[in-house]
Amino acid sequence: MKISACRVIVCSPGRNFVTLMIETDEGVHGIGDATLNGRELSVAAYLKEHVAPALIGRDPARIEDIWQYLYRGAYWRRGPVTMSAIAAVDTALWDIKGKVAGLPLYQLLGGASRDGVMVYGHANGNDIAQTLDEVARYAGLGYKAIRAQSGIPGLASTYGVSKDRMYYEPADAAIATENIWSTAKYLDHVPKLFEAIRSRFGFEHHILHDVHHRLTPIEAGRLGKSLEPYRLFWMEDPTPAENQEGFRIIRQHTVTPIAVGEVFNTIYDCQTLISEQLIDFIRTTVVHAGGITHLRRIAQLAELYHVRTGSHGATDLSPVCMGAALHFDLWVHNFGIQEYMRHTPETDAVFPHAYSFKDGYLHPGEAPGHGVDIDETLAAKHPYKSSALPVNRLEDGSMWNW
Ligand code: GCO
Ligand code: MG
Repeated sequence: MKISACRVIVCSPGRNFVTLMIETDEGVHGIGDATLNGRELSVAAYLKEHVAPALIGRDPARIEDIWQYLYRGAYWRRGPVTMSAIAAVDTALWDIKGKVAGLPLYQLLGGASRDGVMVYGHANGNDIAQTLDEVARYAGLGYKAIRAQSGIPGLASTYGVSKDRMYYEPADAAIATENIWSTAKYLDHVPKLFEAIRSRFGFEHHILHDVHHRLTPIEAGRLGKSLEPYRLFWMEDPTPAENQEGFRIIRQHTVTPIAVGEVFNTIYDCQTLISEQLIDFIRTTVVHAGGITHLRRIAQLAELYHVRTGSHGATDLSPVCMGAALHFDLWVHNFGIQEYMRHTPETDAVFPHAYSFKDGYLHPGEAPGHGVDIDETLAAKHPYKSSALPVNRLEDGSMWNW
């Protein structure tokens, strides 16, 4: 079997998605997600110009060799654009391998380690009262784990609070919108949110929170400590992680578990975090961290150090990534949780999939490969729309992390 075509499909059913389609001379095809929110066309160009021509004529069964060819062979290693492109190829090749074998991807990895994949949904509101109502809605939908975010008094907008309560899309303007941030206001408000959640709902659900890279390590230590009575499942991205050693400071001050890694793209981004046991959950994903092949290496390093997986699963990762992630999650022994921000019905129609939600768990289904396809005719009706993620400034105008 040989790769006969390699095409990039960009569509926007409510938000932008980049999908790689790999076709073979025997009629089997596979697809991979290549979406990098706000930077979609850079990955599309990388794939079209530098990857697709080199794949034609290769044996699609040689997944490891093709991965190494694209990673080592690029000379310019790592980075979100390169690694998302490699991920798309890798995901499409695993999809083909599954279809050829007639087996769902999780069976190729070693079979299921669990019966279902526990996911968390996103409860958010402009204030604590609205967020509580949303927590109640997710609990009613059967979720065992719920992420909670709320607007901060005195700040006009905040990360994680959506216009539409169910479908969150932060990349909402062609030129990035500017938000204003105050760490002091945030740190005073957040414990009140979790106090309210635990007093209304008790401790039955796992509750999570995303700090979205906004604190310094010592501030994150303070937040983690102040949230200890509410026993969070995790505190996510408390501080930017370019300086991995910074997490030592957080660890010295709190036992609130820490999750990090949605913006990481290789094992080297989390080597210190994992090997020094500075985090509890690694959030690298199929699409941004080099596909199933590389995610497996990260998870297996993590397993040595009691770190569990908690893959990113925002709406800007396409259903193709979600499908592949669920096979990975069903298999990987040191699984923690999977993020599940629902896609809109428009997106689901473009990407028919075998995965399904029941009682707080997702299951990847039994279709061969990863079980997600693309309806190209429908995709063509939703053309690309330029959109950027917001930026953040402090109240005095200095740029800050969004
Ligand atoms: C999450 C993430 C997202 C990101 C988004 C950026 O935890 O789901 O932080 O909300 O902001 O994926 O494109
Ligand atoms: Mg996050």
